[in-house]
Amino acid sequence: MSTVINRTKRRHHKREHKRAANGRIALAAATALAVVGLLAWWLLLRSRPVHDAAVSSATKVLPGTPNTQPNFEATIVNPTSAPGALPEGMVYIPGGEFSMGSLDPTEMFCGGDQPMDDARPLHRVYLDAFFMDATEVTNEEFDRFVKATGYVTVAERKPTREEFPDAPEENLVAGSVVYSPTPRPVALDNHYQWWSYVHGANWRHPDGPSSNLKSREKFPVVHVAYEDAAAYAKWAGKRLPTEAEFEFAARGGLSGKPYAWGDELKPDGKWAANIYQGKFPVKGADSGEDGFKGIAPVAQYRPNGYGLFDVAGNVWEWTSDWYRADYYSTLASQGGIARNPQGPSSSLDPSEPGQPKRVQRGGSFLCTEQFCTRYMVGTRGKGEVRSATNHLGFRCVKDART
Ligand SMILES: [Ca+2]
Repeated sequence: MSTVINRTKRRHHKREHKRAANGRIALAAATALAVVGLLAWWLLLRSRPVHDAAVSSATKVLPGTPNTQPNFEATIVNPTSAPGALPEGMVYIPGGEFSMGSLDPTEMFCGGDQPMDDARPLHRVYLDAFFMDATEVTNEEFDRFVKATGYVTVAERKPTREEFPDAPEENLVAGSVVYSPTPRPVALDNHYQWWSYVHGANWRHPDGPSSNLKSREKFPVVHVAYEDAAAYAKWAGKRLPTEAEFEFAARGGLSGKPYAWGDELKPDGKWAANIYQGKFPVKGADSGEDGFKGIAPVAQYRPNGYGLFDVAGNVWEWTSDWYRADYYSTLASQGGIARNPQGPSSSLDPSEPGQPKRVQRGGSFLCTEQFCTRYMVGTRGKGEVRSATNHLGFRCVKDART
């Protein structure tokens, strides 16, 4: 019976997508006008790489990858417990062996319309135990780091002529990329329509220079480039997680589930993460049905099986792996079990080969069924290492020597 229901749901879901597609075609003319108006803006953005984890896989990086590989095998969790007291704010991840990656979400109910080819083949991975921050690093935690060290983030520094030799001088202004909802529905094929490089936007001013951190102490810090996150981690005596560590931890001991909490997007009819409901990316359309319009404080939803909060949704999180679309193919072709994989030795995103990118995980408050379902636990994001946005943060890990 449940199979029949799921098929019916799936057919209904696909009809919804078809209607959405028709709507997008009808909006093409309006979009063309908008694109003309946005040209100057685009020229600005072109001078600085844009974080694209939530959008870039509109490009299918490995077209044709078949979904005919082995299915998930059981997760085998190491039978160890934490060696001594837990570091403050961290949980113990025992490590073990698991199947890493994602099946084609387009075949799943609520899986969206992107096949996530870079998250296949599934392959077996073994990890040693480690500790992981229970939540994303918050503004008050990052503030302690900055006060102790005087650290200045990438977004707070004036871009240099060496970095952007072709950019007009007036564009070399410190800032970061901020989500800017559109006045009306747009085709979801050009993310420059809803991202804006805002002068003066940085972790202290997440929505632009007139915004601040008042009442946001427990919100995840955002507008952090990779080197900012790595600097914090070093100061804290920690490090950033590898991609495999993030996925193992996010799975919470479950085997091959599409979500960090299990099989359903909304278990018992309740939202389990801060994502986006409504017509993306239209101004005022985020209904906040999950409890939050936009970003949320950390730890507002139930933790996963390891006690980790927000491993899906809220903000994207940096991992230490370079991004390569073919990395899983490389590991799988080596056979056996990949032990503590550290990622490839360099980055290659076929859709933007000139930009060095690291893997990001978890999706954000802007991920939606319509567009980017990367809150699904085995899927992958990526971002240029010196770019930041107001939906990108991080958390840290630490080795657990037994
Ligand atoms: Ca939300």
